[in-house]
Amino acid sequence: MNAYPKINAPRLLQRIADFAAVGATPAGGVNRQALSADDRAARRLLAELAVARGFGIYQDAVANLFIRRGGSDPSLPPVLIGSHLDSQPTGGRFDGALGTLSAFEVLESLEDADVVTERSIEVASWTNEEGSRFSPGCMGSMAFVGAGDILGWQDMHGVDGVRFGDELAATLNALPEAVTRPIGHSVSAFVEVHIEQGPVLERTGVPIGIVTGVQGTKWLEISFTGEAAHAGTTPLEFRRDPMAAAIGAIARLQQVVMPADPLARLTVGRMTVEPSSVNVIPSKVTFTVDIRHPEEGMLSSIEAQVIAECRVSSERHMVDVHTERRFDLAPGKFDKAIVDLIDNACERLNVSSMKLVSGAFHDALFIARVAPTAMIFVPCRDGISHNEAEFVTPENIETGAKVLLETTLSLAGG
Ligand code: HGY
Ligand code: MN
Ligand code: MN
Ligand code: MN
Repeated sequence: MNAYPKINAPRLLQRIADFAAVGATPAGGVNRQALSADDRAARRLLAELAVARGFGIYQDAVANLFIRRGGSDPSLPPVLIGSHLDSQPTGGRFDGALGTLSAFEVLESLEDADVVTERSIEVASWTNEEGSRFSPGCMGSMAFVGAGDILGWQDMHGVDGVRFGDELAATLNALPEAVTRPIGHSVSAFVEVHIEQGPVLERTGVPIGIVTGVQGTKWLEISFTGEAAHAGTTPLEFRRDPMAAAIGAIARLQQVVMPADPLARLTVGRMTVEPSSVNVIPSKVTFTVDIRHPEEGMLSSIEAQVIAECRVSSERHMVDVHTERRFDLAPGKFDKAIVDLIDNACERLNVSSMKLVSGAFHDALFIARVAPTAMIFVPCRDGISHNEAEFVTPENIETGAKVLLETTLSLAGG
């Protein structure tokens, strides 16, 4: 090893700005939804940067993208670092991209210093972490650990009506230079850098969060079906109004179910109304419920309460109700050995840190099923994320990448 590798902060900041221009929104965020043309453009940009540095490029059947820097013993399973490049429709420029680009910066800083690691190191960019266009979230990492259904997903249509299989094929074909590899190759460990997406680190004034686990998530899609009728001529007692049923049920979730448990998080984020005309009582109302809780038992019991509330409201309003579960991710813990490695890296770097559990789900929670895994959080301003105003200071960006580099070196040996 020549000089000790060093994160090139200006280069990393520039990369983040360059990727923020891909799918940029007027309000300063990004709209780079999974398997969209903008997602493909970001993947292409990363691939071009990789080619320029002589790194290997691989993708698997669900378009997980891997950038590989070879180690002295290529037979050893690589150390995996990275995150995702897809975003929410009005996402921030750091959610996912920060972890992916910090990981790429680790490869570049090792290359700059001619460091030879024993294990190869790969940067992963997981497909469809967000799940906002195609449900569920974390499709790439889920499939990587054998919990996905790539065939079953092909004929699914996104919220924009586009078929998943067509977008997946277009994405795979958009990177002809990527070597196709079987899904789920063996890796020795996975470390993901991500913004906290909450206020704890900033409020505590600590620059690094060492993530010990992730709370659980369930997504339900609930439809009430009634009878379309004239808004002016239909008296209350004749109405079979699914909007009234939805409002009643959602009010109970917000006023009774969620307040009953301070750790419960219920969010109704998307609603569609048919036929959606100002003077027609709707025929059908569909909405999503995102349920989070750190305890699996509570997560299931809250799901049951949501379903029960919807059934009661459907009976009250004489409409039908249909519930579908679209995502089911149990709470999980990360590997203590990796948590300790990150802790030791922070100590060597003289960076203060604190342990915390993630309120957001992450690809790391799936990868933890097949390899020792943990995460590094950096603070984001006011804890805001899934919002175009998402912001991370250059200092915190640099610190997160430094801790990732130090942790990766201890995992890769050499
Ligand atoms: O929704 C989540 O928790 C993740 O940020 N996509
Ligand atoms: Mn994310
Ligand atoms: Mn996100
Ligand atoms: Mn994530």
